[in-house]
Amino acid sequence: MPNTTDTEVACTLTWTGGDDWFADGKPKDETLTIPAGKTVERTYRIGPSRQGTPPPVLNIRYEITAEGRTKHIPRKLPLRIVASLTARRVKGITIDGKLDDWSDVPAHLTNTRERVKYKPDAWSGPEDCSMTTRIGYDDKNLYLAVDVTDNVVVGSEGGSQWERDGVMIFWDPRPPNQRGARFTAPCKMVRIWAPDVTIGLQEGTIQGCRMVSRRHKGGYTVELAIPFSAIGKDFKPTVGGKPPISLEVVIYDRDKTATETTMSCMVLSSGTDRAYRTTVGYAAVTFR
Ligand SMILES: [Ca+2]
Ligand SMILES: [Ca+2]
Repeated sequence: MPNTTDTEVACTLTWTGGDDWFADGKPKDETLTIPAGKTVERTYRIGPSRQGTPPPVLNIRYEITAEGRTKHIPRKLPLRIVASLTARRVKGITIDGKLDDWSDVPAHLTNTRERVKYKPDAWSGPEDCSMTTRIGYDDKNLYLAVDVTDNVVVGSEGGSQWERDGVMIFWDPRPPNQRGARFTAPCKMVRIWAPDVTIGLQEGTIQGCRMVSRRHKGGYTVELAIPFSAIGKDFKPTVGGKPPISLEVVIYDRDKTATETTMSCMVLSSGTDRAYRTTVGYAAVTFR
């Protein structure tokens, strides 16, 4: 915390919520004095937590006295968290919208209101919209299987594409030290709209990508294979290395065909539904 003013600043630090995130228990409340022009640092040890645990918030209350007047300035800094997924080496995946060939790959479940980042009031529970995500790879492709639970699937009867249920998958292949916050080349995305029965990938999207989406009772599945060459120039998974790819899955959920019904968005990882603008908060994928 740098004090860029020419007067001493006092501040009180209070963490609220999310006790489970701290390896050594939640930090005690603390009041600091930061001399003019100086910086004070604090380090907090935070570990992985259970899925769906809301992140803790650091509340900072600054107190500045100048010209005989004291001002209090409150700030809230929520801890930014991302989902952590493991991509497993797979054999014999058939892109057919059936997920019986994924039984060896653990599913990452997303099913809480905290993950609904657009119109959470329109979300009525896991049967309304939730998903599992699985990621695999072999020597040539990255594979994804998304199983969407949705008790009212709106397909082509909903009208134009944006009036249907659907999934968008975004990825950022840049090494962490070259990553900016903006979604821009070489980042890419594919969109898959809820099928009537079974549909393939729409034209004009990612070259070489194969995809099948299939309805089932209570929802639909999306299964796709993305060639490494389409993920990014020179992309190659590094087993056990730093996450060489980060990605986001966004579910767009409508429950009626009429255009006035509310659409809500559930996200795998980010604190925002705007994965098309920012890559901050994408899930970290580690290859195993
Ligand atoms: Ca399959
Ligand atoms: Ca729906």
